[in-house]
Amino acid sequence: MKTRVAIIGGGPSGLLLSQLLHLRGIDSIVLERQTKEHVLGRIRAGVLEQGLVKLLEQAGCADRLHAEGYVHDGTLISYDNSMFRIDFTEHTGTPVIVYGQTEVTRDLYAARDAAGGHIEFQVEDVVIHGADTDAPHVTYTSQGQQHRIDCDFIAGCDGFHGVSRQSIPLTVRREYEKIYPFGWLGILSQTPPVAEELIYANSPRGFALCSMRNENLSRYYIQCALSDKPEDWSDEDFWQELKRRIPADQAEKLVTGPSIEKSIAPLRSFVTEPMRWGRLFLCGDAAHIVPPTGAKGLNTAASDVHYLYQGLCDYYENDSTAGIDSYSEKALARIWKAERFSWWFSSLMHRYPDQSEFDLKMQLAELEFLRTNKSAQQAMAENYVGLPY
Ligand code: FAS
Ligand code: PHB
Repeated sequence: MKTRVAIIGGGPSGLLLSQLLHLRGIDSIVLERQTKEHVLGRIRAGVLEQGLVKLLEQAGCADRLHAEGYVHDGTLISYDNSMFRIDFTEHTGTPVIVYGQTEVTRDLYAARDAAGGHIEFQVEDVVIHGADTDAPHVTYTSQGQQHRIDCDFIAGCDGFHGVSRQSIPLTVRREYEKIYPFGWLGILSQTPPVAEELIYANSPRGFALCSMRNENLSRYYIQCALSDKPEDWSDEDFWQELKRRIPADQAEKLVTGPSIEKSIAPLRSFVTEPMRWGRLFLCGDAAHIVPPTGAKGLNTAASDVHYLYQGLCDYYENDSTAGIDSYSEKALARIWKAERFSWWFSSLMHRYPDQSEFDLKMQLAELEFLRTNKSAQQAMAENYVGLPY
C-alpha cells in the first residue's frame, strides 16, 4: 500500500488529523490497535477549548457538539466549605464546551466512515522503518498477514503506550516526567449533575471534581491512593467520600445512583522532545501527558494536530517545508505552558502525602489569593479556556 501520511493510532489525534488532511485532498491511512468499539468505550476528557471546537468545525464534525455540548462560561472552585467562581467570559470573552471525548471520537469516526477513510483496526506489530530517510514505511500484521505502507510522512498518534515515541533513538530523545503520588477514581452515573458548572474541590480529605456529560449523565472524581483499585470502592463508599469533599450545600443536593463506569487514572506530567524525527511526527499523548486537573490532555493533542496539519498542507500545496520544520518547536511552546498550568492547578487542588503544615498554609493562601484577586482569576481563566495556538 502507498499513502501520503501513515497515521499510527485511531484516537482523537489520529482521526482528527486524517479527516482534516482528507478535506485538503491529502490521503492517509490510520492504523488502530484496538477495535472501534474498544476505542469508543473509553471514558476520558470532558472539556473542549475553543481551539479544538474550531478544528472540529473545520473537519465538518461539530454539528452534534453544538447541538448537545454544554457551553460553560465559568467554573466553581471550593475549599474550606465555601465556593467561588472563575468567570471565563468576563476575563477572556471565551467559554469552554463540555462534551465528552467519547462523543468527539464517535463524531470523527462517523466523518471518516462517511468519507470512505481508510482505517485498519486490530493491527499488531506496527513497526516504523526509515523515519530518518526520505522514503519511510510502516509494517504491521493484521489477521496473521504482514502488510507494508510506503508513505511520505508518519504521524505518531498512538498515545503514551504506543510505538512511535519509542521509535525515536534515545540519543535523540529527551524526556521530562513527574509522577503524582495519587490517582483519580472516576465514576459515571446516570444522575443529574450536582451543579450547572464544574466544581473543583480542595478538601482536607483530598481533591474532588464534579463534572457532567448531559443533564442526566454525571462524571465525578475523587483523589485516591495509588494503591487503590476500582473494586476497593463500592458505589456507596464513593458517594459518601465525595459528599465529604464538596461544600455541605452541594452535598445535600447531590443525586447519587449506581455507577455505570468506574476507573482509576494515574496522574503524570510528561513531555518528550523533540516531537519530530525525520519524517516521523509525534502528536498528542504519544508526546506528552498532563494530569487531567486542567482538562488539557485532549486540548493539547488538538493544537499538535493543528500545527502538523498546517505544516503538511504547506508542504503539499506550497512545496514548503517551513511548517513541518517548525512543528516541534511550535507544538512544544504551547505544550509546556499547558504542562505548567496543569501542574500548578494540580498542586493547588490536591492534598499531597508529604505536605508539611507550611505547604498547606501556602496552598490555602494561594486559594485565597485566587478567590480575591482579579488578575489571578484572569490568568486562571486564560489558561483554562486555552492559550492561543
Ligand atoms: P489516545 O491514547 O486517545 O489514542 C491513541 C490510540 O492509539 C489508541 O486508540 C490506541 O489504541 C492506539 N494505539 C496505541 N498503540 C498503538 C499501536 N502500536 N498501533 C496502533 N495503534 C495504537 N484528558 C483530559 O483533557 N481530561 C480528562 O479527564 C482525561 N482523562 C483521562 C483518563 C485516562 C485513563 C487517560 C489514559 C487519559 C485521559 N485524558 C484526559 C487524556 C486523554 O483525553 C488524551 O489526552 C487523549 O486521549 C489524547 O488523544 P490521543 O493523542 O489520540 O491518544
Ligand atoms: C471530565 O468531565 O471528565 C473532566 C472535566 C474536567 C477536568 C477533568 C475531567 O479537568
